[in-house]
Amino acid sequence: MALLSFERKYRVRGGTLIGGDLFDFWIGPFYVGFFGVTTAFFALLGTVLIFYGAAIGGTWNPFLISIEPPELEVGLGMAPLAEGGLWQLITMCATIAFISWALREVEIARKLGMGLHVPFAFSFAILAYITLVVIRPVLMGAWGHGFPYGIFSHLDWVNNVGYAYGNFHYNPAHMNAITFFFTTTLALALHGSLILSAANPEKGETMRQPEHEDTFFRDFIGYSIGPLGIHRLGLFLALNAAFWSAVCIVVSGTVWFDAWADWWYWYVDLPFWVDLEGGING
Ligand code: 07D
Ligand code: 07D
Ligand code: U10
Repeated sequence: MALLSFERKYRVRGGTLIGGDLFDFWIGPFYVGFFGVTTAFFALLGTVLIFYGAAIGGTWNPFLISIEPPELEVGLGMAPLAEGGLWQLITMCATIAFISWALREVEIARKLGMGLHVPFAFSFAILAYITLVVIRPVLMGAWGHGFPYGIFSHLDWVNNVGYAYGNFHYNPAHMNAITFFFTTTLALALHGSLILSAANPEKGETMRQPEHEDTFFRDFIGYSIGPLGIHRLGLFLALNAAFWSAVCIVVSGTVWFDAWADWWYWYVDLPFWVDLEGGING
């Protein structure tokens, strides 16, 4: 069915979580819904506050604009607008806008009778963000542990927090996250190239079927995960990348306070070799 006639068929009432028919309409290509209104409202308000912060911040250079969180001394209290209060309001707006965006995905999926995999996936990105600006700062007792909203300044934050724990590469959850990120791109490259090689033939050639795709990998590595399986794997890899990212940062400063390289002493201290010659006690 052509997309336009399909749209006419599915653009009907229903599937909303909240608001009934009130916001159950489209503007151009965009479905609105209650959560479209809340997304638009909080995204706009957050953006206006960033512009206000820029206006009182002394630079319009987009790379240098930065909305700083409150000083650590403020703890978990509210700060004056110009001293971190803006950051707190922007964090609230961003959190509500991201969650609204996920709920809008839920309403669209319900309208179409589809699964909730897309909002489920996006919720992992939201989890990573909330871990950085809410969960970890709350656990550590100060909003000042959140990252500043600026293009270069947030890079400085990552750098500084990384070196605060020695060499962040030794954080085992960071290792998991990075491995999942790398494996996600490997899987997407394999999948994208395999599909194009079979489904997008030269003019005059016939399109190859999923059996060809299966056989390619069976011939190549002895096993094919299958056309549905590769999508399950892709989702699994990507969600784990975000999940382990959230873990790697939430444990830094809450359950682990030293250089991450020291964490590995449990390995050096294993009873099998701790007393051997050359071992830590040997
Ligand atoms: C391609 C989808 C489109 C989205 C884009 C981002 C804004 C910000 C706001 C001026 C893949 C739109 C950007 C709305 C403008 C102001 C105040 C998604 C695609 C194009 N980062 N980060 C970037 C964010 C964190 C890190 C780029 C956001 C953590 C490193 C962009 C968040 C840590 C590097 C950006 C966030 C961290 C970047 C490209 C939120 C750990 C880079 C992003 C809300 C996760 C890279 C100059 C991209 C860069 C980069 C946005 C959080 C680390 C500005 C919105 C605190 C090391 N980050 N980031 O393509 O070039 O994402 O930086 O959590 O090297 Mg970041
Ligand atoms: C948080 C983004 C959420 C986004 C949302 C949507 C809009 C709308 C609108 C476009 C999580 C936003 C949408 C704003 C835009 C329009 C229209 C995603 C988020 C909700 N690291 N490291 C990670 C690597 C080092 C350090 C994660 C690699 C050093 C710290 C990932 C290397 C030191 C933190 C990762 C490396 C260090 C991290 C980031 C290599 C610095 C974190 C991905 C090769 C000296 C962060 C949760 C992520 C983290 C994080 C990778 C090096 C420090 C696994 C590959 C050694 C402090 N690093 N890192 O989390 O876990 O995405 O955050 O060297 O906090 Mg690291
Ligand atoms: C995939 C796939 C697949 C496909 C695919 C795709 C995955 C099976 C079939 C999809 C993939 C692609 C298209 C590839 C490219 C994608 C990426 C690289 C990912 C990154 C994407 C981007 C960078 C694009 C980002 C763009 C966005 C998010 C659009 C921006 C949208 C807006 C600004 C509007 C947002 C809409 C909202 C909020 C809801 C409705 C709202 C409106 C229409 C606007 C106005 C709102 C109202 C009128 C409501 C009232 C508002 C109020 C009350 C607030 C007002 C307040 C005031 C204070 C004034 O697997 O194969 O192929 O294609």
